[in-house]
Amino acid sequence: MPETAAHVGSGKVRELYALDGERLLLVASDRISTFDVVLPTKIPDKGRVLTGLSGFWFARTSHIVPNHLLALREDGRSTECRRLEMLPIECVVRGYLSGSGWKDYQATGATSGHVLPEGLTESAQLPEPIFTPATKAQEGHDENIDAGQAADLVGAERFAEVERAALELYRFASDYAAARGIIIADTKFEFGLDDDGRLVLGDEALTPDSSRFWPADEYAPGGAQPSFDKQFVRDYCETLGWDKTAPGPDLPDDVVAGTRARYVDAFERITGIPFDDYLADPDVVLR
Ligand code: Q0Z
Repeated sequence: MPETAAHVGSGKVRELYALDGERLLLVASDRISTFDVVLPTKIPDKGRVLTGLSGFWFARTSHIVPNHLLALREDGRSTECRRLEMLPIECVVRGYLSGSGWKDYQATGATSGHVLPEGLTESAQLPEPIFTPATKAQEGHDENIDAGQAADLVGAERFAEVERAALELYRFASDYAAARGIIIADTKFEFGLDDDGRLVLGDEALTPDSSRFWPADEYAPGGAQPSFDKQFVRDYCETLGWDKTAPGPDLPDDVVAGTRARYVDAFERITGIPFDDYLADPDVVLR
C-alpha cells in the first residue's frame, strides 16, 4: 500500500482507499461478523478467500456485464478497481426464500412486490429467481423496495438493465456453484456507472459475505439452513448465551480453524483451484 493512498471508507470487514482520481483499492480483512457484530478474533485468510472468489467471478462473468476489476494485488486480499458512480440501490437476487425475503413473505405473501405462491416454507426454492432491490441504509438494515420504488431511485431504463444483469449473473453463478455442491441461495450486487454512463458491476461479488452459501448435501427446506462458512461460529456463539450485542466473544482455536477450512473449501470447490496456488499467485483465478 503506497503511503499516498487515502482511506475513503470502512465497511464492517473491508477498507476502501483511493489510489488516484480513477482507481480505488478494496482491501478485504480477515475480520468476521456474526449476528451483525464484528468479532474480536480474525479468521486467517478469510479476506484472501473472498478477494479470490470475487476475482474468479469477475473474470468469468464479464460477458454478462463489465466489472470494476483492474488487478489483484500480490497480497491476495486487495483489489484495484475502477472508481464508479455507485447506484443508490442494493441489487439482491433470491433463488430461495430466506432472511428478509422469508420475513416479508410470512407477513404479506410477497417480497419487493413479487407475489409468491402460497404454502412456501422457509428456505424453499422459488419457482424462479427474483430480483428484490433494497435501499442502502446508512445504519441498520437495508429495506426491501419494489420495482417502482427502485425505478424512482435509478430511472426506469436503468432499473430494467440492472434487473436483467443481476438475474443473469445469479443464474450463471448459482448453476456453476450447484454443480460443485454449493447452493447460492441469494446474493447482493452493487452496480455503478463509468464515465460514459455504462453499467459496471462493482464491490465484491458472489462471495459468502455478499451471499448465502449453503452446503447442497445438507439442504432441507422447512427451516433455516446451515451457513457454508459461518455455521461453526454461529453454533459456538449460541452455546455462550451471548446477547448478540457488541462486543462479540473471542473464538476458540478449533472454531477458528474449522471456519478457515470452510472458507478455503468454498474457494476450492467453486474455483477448482488449490488455495495454495492462489496464495502463490492471485492472478491464477483470472486465467
Ligand atoms: C464500494 C465499501 C469497502 C467500505 C463505495 N468501484 C467502486 N467505485 C466507487 N465506489 C465503490 C466502488 Cl467498489 C464503493 N463501497 C462499499 C467497500 C469499505 C464500503 F471496502 N463503497
